[in-house]
Amino acid sequence: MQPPSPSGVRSPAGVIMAELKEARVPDIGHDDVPVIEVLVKAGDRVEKDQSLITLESDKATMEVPAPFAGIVKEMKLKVGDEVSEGAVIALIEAEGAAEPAPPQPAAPAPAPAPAPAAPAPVAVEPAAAPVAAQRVQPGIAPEGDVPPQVRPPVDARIVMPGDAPYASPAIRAFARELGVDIQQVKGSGRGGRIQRDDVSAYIKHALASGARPSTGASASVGGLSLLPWPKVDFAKFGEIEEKPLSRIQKISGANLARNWAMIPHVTQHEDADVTELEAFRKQLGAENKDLKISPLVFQIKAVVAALKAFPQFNASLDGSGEKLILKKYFHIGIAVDTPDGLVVPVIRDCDKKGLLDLARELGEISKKARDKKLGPAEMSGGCFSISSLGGIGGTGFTPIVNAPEVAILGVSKAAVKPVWNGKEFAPRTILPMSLSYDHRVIDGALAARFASFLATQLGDIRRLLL
Ligand code: CAO
Repeated sequence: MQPPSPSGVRSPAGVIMAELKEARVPDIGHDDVPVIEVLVKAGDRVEKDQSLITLESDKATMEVPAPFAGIVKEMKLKVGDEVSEGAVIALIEAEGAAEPAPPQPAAPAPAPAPAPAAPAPVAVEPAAAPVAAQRVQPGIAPEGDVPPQVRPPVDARIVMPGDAPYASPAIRAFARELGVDIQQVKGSGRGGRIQRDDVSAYIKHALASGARPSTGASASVGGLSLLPWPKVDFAKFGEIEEKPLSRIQKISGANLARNWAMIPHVTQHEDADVTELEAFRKQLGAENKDLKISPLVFQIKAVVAALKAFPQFNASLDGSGEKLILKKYFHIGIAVDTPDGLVVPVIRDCDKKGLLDLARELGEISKKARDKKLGPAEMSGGCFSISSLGGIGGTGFTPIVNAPEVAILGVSKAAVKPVWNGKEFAPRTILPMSLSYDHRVIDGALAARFASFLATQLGDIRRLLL
């Protein structure tokens, strides 16, 4: 804390020698309030009412404005100082005509002296009343607890001139924490003041509008600023070889990155007992030797039944993020691994197709995908995707939702496991499934019901064939 500054200095004739004035802390209703931000520095030109420092008591955050315009000659405070009324904030060389000096306390005039290198402070002026900002702290009524003298009716734009949006340091810290550029946020408070809700609303809107990620040095996804990608000279550490990404990898990579960053994913895991289904599939395969009957066709049928039972899964968020578009058709995307990368062709109207039709079509689109013959129309219009790694292995994974769909089923490798049937352990073929969903649209309980419904369908072949 600083002692009050001495009175102004006058010439023997009582004429102001220089325009250097002190800006001081006005009555802030508290003592020893910490300085949490110093907003200007020596050499800066400040406008009248431009914020000089920010103080933060346990009740409020306050910006203390300059009492006059001028050039800051010296900042007397730094972050961490604790101040009370009267503490000198800065020495400012006031602009324009000399303002009349404020009443001076009676003090003997100093003896004439050689001109100092820097003009001596001659006037003392308390800063205008500080502007209280909403302090983000649960359980504290931000304005009600703030002493009246720190809540002047000031238009935020006056306090923070220019285009800079006004937000308290707590709100700016909140925005920074979430990677939000505060310049992009529109304030809804008095005088355009940005509030916590404005930052939250901005994020919600950015997420819902599906802004595309930039691939520049500093990527920006839906307004969230990310660190630049690390640049490493790998050759410094050993032998390397460069291999360009395929076109498909570039396209699918950008989509996956956006979906992963913008969709709040949760993955629900569930096992299905497919013992009977597998027996039936083998029988069907034996009867249709020209056709490969993949476990996937049963999974497609089970998914269609689940989408009918849980329409929220057969949906997309619209661009505004404020409504859900429910689809009455059942087009299922199938992730296909190709030498050039992942593609997701779509089998249309799966509700109207039998197992053999689906088996035939799955064979055709997988071949087309691997032969690079899929057209864009064959990869659009999907309602829900299935990504099967069951032919390869694994016991579970977390697939990425294929936006604008709201869920995806990951299928891992079925294995024979001992299952207690009430009397003994019996060998059963268990299929592990991983259902990832967009938590903005689907609640955990609904996802658990969907996954359990799928398991029931796959576990009871009669239901599946209904
Ligand atoms: N559990 C156990 N075995 C399974 C299985 C499962 N869940 N799913 C398939 N299999 C079996 C098949 O029956 C087949 O057995 P046979 O050789 O005895 O006929 C074998 O595994 C190989 O199947 P497959 O995966 O080649 O064929 P499919 O028709 O089941 O799947 C397709 C087709 C296109 C989905 C698959 O070829 C493919 O590309 N899968 C990878 C998808 C992918 O990459 N997903 C990840 C996306 S995220 O990066």
